[in-house]
Amino acid sequence: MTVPLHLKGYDIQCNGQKYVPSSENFRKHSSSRATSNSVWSSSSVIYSRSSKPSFSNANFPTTPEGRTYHLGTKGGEVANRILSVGATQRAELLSKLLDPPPNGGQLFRYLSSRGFLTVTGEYQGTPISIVSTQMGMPNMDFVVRECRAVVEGPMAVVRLGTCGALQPPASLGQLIIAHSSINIRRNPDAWSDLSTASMLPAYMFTLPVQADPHIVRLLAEEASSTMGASNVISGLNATADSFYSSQGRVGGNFDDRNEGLIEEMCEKYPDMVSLEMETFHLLDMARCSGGRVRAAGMCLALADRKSNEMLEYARLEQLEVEAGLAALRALIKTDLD
Ligand code: R1P
Repeated sequence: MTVPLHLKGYDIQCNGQKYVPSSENFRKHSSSRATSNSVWSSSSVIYSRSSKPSFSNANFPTTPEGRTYHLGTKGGEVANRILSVGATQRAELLSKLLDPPPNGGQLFRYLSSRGFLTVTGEYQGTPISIVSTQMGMPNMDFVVRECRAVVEGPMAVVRLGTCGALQPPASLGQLIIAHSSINIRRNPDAWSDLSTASMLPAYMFTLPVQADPHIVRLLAEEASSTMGASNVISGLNATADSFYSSQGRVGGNFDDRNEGLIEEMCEKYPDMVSLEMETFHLLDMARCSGGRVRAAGMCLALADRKSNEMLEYARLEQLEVEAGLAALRALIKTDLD
């Protein structure tokens, strides 16, 4: 399926305009399919932190009005179905797939001082937030914990990212859905001066954590319909703590000891297909949420780690839209009751 791109060149407006969203109305509708356009009525929402806010509670800092420390959102501004994407530009692009707000209004937008952008609206009548998560596990941690703190009821989070295709059957341009993920970390102790350090492995691999099988199935169905089944695969993902060392990228500036890392991964995990930096933590957080967060992740293969090729950037935007549509459709079909 070809999805037309019709809303290019959108700029984030970050002008400090204050807006008070219809929070009560939103809360009422946020866990189920909305039946009317009332949620976003008259919502022209552009908000960013322009003054220095005060926070209380060092354990989980919030402003007096309940805004979280890093994402800056509060109750009523985040839907319980969340599409997490890395780049802010991707969040902007995919926000154009949301239903047009009624009465010529705009979607709710909050750009935090730390660069997290939250866009909330509806997709086919169901409230959805798109959150730009930036890069790496600590940022995914902020997103999951701070969204969880302001959302009522059960939550579903789908990550749509980019990744490296590790080995066949994964190849450039495919959408790779993670049925599970492991974490690969550089082990700093291996570089210690202690004599025993040379015995330690330079990289550590965790056990796998599973994605939500219901969401994985929905993602596979929806992505097959928007992108074609032959462009969608699923397999084991690896989330690394670096784009470079722990993903086996070699270079002369640092003593990374990672020359054989790609081969080691392929040998140890024949079904490992993708390498990126967030999915494991999302699934791990969901596992520890006591059933209050359901999660899955999928990534577009932007780099082929065997052939060393990169996807043409011009192709990426179309693929992001097709995969984004699949993610939104899967999210609204996810059973949260
Ligand atoms: C590295 O370039 C970034 O791209 C991938 C990695 O996981 C990392 O965040 O995902 P995103 O495209 O979602 O950012």
